Amino acid sequence: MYTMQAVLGDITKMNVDAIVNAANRSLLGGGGVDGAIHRAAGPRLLKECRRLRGCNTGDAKTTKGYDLPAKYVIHTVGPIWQGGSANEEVLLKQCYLSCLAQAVEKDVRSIAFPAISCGVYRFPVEIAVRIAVSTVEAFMRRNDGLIALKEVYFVCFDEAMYQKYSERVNDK
Ligand code: AR6
Repeated sequence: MYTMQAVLGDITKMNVDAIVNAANRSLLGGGGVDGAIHRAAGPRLLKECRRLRGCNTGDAKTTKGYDLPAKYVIHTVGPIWQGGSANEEVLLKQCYLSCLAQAVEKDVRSIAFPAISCGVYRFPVEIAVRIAVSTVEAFMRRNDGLIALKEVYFVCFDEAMYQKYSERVNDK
């Protein structure tokens, strides 16, 4: 069995094995959730990120969590919304699958996702939430009992986002 839950709050405060960062291809930090994670993790995070030499859109790379409560940060790069005809939906789905693959590789028991691409990258929230929940749910169902991962949190930074996720996530 596993649980999937929408929560309202700051992902840097989550007591989970891994938090996901909505980064950019440089992996060298930025604004939004990326900036918050780097601030909370401390400068050792950037030092490790420099060694990763970037990340492609849709892929994910893992570092330690340093000063965060989380043991790991899984950095993924979401697509920039360009109107919908630039493969954005497939790439966003790929982000979630890449993060889940990293989590399985690290034997992570709990993971927290932000709303990847829903800020600076302007992905329409309605579509992004549907992709996030359906991709993670299908993965968890397919792998139920086979992997260490048991708890998934979708961390929403504001009430409107929390409403959107809550409509789709049925706590099981
Ligand atoms: N905890 C949880 N969610 C947060 C937090 C937080 N502390 N802070 C912001 N969010 P964004 P993107 C939400 O812009 O669209 C960066 O500069 C936010 O409200 O952080 O993938 C990177 O370096 C929104 O719902 O990520 C890239 O250049 C969601 O996180 C670029 O932004 C994602 O917003 C990536 O853009």
